[in-house]
Amino acid sequence: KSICVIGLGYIGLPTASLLGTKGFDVLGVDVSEKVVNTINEGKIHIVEPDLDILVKSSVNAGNLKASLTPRESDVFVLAVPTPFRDNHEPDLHYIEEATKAICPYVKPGNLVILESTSPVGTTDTTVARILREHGHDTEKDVFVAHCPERVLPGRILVELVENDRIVGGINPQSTNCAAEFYRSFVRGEVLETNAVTAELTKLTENAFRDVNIAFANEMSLICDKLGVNIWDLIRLANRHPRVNILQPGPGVGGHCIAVDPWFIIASDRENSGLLQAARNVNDFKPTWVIEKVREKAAKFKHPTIACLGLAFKADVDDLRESPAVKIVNELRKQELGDIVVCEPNVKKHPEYDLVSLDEALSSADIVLLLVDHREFKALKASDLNEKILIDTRGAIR
Ligand code: SAJ
Repeated sequence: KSICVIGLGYIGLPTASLLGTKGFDVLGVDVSEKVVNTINEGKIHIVEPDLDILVKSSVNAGNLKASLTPRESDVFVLAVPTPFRDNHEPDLHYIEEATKAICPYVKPGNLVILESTSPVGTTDTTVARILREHGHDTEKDVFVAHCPERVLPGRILVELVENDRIVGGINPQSTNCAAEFYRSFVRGEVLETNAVTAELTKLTENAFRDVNIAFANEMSLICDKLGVNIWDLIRLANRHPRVNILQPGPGVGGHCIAVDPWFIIASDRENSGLLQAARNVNDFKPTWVIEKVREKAAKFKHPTIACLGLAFKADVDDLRESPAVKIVNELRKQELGDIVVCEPNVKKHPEYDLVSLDEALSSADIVLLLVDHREFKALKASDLNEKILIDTRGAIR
């Protein structure tokens, strides 16, 4: 079978290279010439364990090539970004451009799959619509389905094969065709539904997580006021056999959990009060942390504030949409003290000169832990004596 994967990012490239090693004939398509050339040299442009090995072996075996333009294929997989505009309206132009790009190559009997996280209805009203506008019969002989990914960055290659997958077609024949395709390389269960249900399932998974994190964050504010240790509270409450409270943090980062609920809210603003409230709680947390720092800084004439971590979550090098970056930027702007920053997973940063953990701690009056990287969890309370610690992750016991 020949496959054409449009979009070679965090999802497209692992999917394309995995299919390449499974013996499919894969063409990966991207708009960036740099990405295309990097992959054709058997190298990669994103950080993900073992992905470089998979790309090298599928390129060397001749099963994976990269190009700026699509070609005729049995299966087309769209894995392009679905960003959000500031007014919280989804931006579907990448999906529209990708669909238009494949139209000249789609033939009767082909399968088109949208993997990008999308607002409810996108598979039919955007992808299938554009195919129909270009003369393809999506009721009779071109199959269109949505199959969202749920892989965890850092574990993508394992989860791409092991996770259960939800497959939803715009009609039953599309669902069947897509399910058969995924069953040829997924070891998890392939669960069949329709396209809108598959789209909303993905959004629901992440919205569920956002609401639960908001619950933890709200409890952390209440505990601070009541003088209760939030980390003990959650540890004790979770001993209940059916309670599983997630962890508070300095806010919610990344381009998934903080974004996907807005897709649901955009489709039903009237009924999504809880989802909006959760977004507001999580997006307020950085402000609350800065207030905490201001309170402690007031005790000093000109304190040195050591900020530990910039990434959006533990043990990754991804700073996109990171609450830690928001907080550090604001602390610098408010000139609450001398800011030193330690981020072990990033070599250089355009705005901050990063220092080692020892350097950060030695000069600090206030230590602000923003990310629970494994290096910081190794710290003991005795490493921080006489310093004021604000631990937004409960990383240091
Ligand atoms: N966070 C907390 N407290 C927690 C868990 C997370 O504050 O208890 C914060 C993290 O620090 C981070 C943000 O939330 O800033 C998101 O963290 P995450 O662990 O959810 O990581 P993501 O966004 O990389 O992955 C999520 C996963 N979705 C779910 O767990 C339901 C992943 O499976 C999805 O594939 C991914 O979103 C995605 O691409 O949608």
